[in-house]
Amino acid sequence: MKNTISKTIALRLLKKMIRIRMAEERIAEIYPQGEMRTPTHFSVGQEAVSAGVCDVLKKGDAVFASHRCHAAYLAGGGDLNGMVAELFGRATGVCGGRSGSAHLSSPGHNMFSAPILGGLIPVAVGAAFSFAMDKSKNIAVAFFGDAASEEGVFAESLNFAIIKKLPVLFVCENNFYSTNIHLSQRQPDVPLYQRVKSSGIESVNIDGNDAIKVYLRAKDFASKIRLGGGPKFIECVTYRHLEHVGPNYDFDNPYRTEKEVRSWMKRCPVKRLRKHMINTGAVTESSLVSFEKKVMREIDKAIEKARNDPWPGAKDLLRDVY
Ligand SMILES: Cc1ncc(C[n+]2csc(CCOP(=O)(O)OP(=O)(O)O)c2C)c(N)n1
Ligand SMILES: [Mg+2]
Repeated sequence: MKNTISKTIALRLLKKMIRIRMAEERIAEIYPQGEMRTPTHFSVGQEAVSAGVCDVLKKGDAVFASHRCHAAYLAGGGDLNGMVAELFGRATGVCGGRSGSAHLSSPGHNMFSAPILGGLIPVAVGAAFSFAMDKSKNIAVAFFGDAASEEGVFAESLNFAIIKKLPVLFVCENNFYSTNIHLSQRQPDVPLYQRVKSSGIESVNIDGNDAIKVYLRAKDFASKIRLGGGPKFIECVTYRHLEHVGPNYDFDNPYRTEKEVRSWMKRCPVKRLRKHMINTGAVTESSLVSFEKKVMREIDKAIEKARNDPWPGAKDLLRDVY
């Protein structure tokens, strides 16, 4: 496996993360105004996982994410206007204003999310099964949290994918918490990737706040999967900065300490790659500042547009209901 990437790819990863971070921070800032009525799980702090993995995907690949899905949606090519309008519940939202944040999906990009823990893991395996039956080179990616790995369906899906040697990449975003319950209270003291490894597939644990490491590992695994190598598993160790659901910090909630949160904020994936790129002379601070200004204009435009977009009509109420 390679252990370096070109400046071009590193810059692309950084720009993707900056865009995700800025979009979420702006949404979090205006969320208290009450215009977005959807419960919202922010990915702030976890961007490197989606940015790194989605960058290795090709046309036709499929992405399945969980309730914390904004990063995967944007990294997977989802349209920002469609996302913002969806959060505002407008007819122009990528799901017609019906999904809100936790079901954010862009079928045009083969990108789907849903908040039932582990619910889309078997769907990702099903998509991989169809790719295998069609003898295509596409792969499916299942993003899920550490708690979702506790759902029975994860074991069944993993087993089926292994037995059938399906083209699926399992990506666990281990942020240590299931809402407010720490991993140590919920799982045995054997890291998940080791338990998965005991099933005989390649399974690794990596620093999920290092976008370059995530990219390199995902690239290696995706290539092997495309060549018929069967499923692979990546456990990305990361951390969410904000509360479980909603736009605030939760320093006053005793399930974790402010000191712990701040220590992870120091390991912020975006700042880290930004600093590395500037220090190595790969990019200048001023060019990033102008990129950030451009992104802010794009985000503010999307918000303004969503505010003025139409609501879904009553006539559409039963559309797509089965
Ligand atoms: C089957 C199921 N049980 C419980 C819940 C309620 N719930 C929503 S998010 C969450 C915690 C999820 O933790 P994890 O999978 O680690 O993802 P994270 O929120 O940390 O990103 C729980 C218990 C749910 N959505 N689905
Ligand atoms: Mg978690």
